[in-house]
Amino acid sequence: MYTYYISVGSNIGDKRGHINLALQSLQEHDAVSKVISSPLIETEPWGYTDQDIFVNGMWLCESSLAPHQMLSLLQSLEQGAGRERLIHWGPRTLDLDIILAFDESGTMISICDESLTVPHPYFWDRTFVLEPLHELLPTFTFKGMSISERLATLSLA
Ligand code: PH2
Ligand code: MG
Ligand code: MG
Repeated sequence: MYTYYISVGSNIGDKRGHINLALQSLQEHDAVSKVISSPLIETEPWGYTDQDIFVNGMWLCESSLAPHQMLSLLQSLEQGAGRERLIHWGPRTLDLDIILAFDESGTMISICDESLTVPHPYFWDRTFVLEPLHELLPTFTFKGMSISERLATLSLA
């Protein structure tokens, strides 16, 4: 069994609708035993700023699927929401990114290959990821810093 923290985002069309449909599909999947969603929040676009406001959140997901299998499942859910890959960091109907993964013993999993990097390479710089992550995992620390401390640092930058 694996535990995943999955960042969810949408900024095209029925943003909350895309997210909630995908949440339902994930919950109904045979290899998924539990999904808990953080509250959804509205966030200013990060990186490529000439685009609509995002709705973002975080899912905690327990599953027997190994990380690359989970990645494929998430990509199929993005496809189901009509996702097109046009502009890097640009507008999207649904973006589902594995942020953190833990194995059965609670050890954090690190992966870096051509298809998947976990922990997500930019998660520690993005308030739209850290705020919802903090809702689900308030005690998490990374590089010796808590999420609250990191959010405080980012808000001063
Ligand atoms: N996703 C991006 C780029 N910028 N900005 C916000 N606020 N929310 C996102 O989900 C987001 C973004 C690329 O994945
Ligand atoms: Mg993303
Ligand atoms: Mg993505």
